Amino acid sequence: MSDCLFCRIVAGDLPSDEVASTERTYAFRDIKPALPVHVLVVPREHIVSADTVAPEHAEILAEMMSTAQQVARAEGLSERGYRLVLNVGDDAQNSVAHLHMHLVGGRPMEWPPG
Ligand code: DGP
Repeated sequence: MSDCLFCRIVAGDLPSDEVASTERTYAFRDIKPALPVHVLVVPREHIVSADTVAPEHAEILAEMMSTAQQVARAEGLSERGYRLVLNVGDDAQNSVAHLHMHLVGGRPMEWPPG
């Protein structure tokens, strides 16, 4: 989708700070990091959000998890822990309509979120 921000990043039409790249996924640093480590893991295919995920996306979702694990290990987060977040809709402050998993960590976090 030419008017989708993350599709344009995946295509290389817009710059990004790449962290990992696989057949079905791409991971890059969030432009406005909320924690010391803040990486976005996205599918290369345009999927709007977790709310529109369907059974045919199973392989993509599995690969997103695998990429997240790979990034967490590379960033040294596996032992201390990290959080994976999928925001959906306005109440969750979802701002980009292309499925993305936030991988955040690098310091202790609060739960529940505000
Ligand atoms: P969400 O609120 O869940 O829709 O998260 C969208 C995230 O995307 C937000 O943390 C900021 C990030 N973001 C927005 N525009 C850009 C961009 O152009 N580049 C990068 N690297 N991140 C972006």
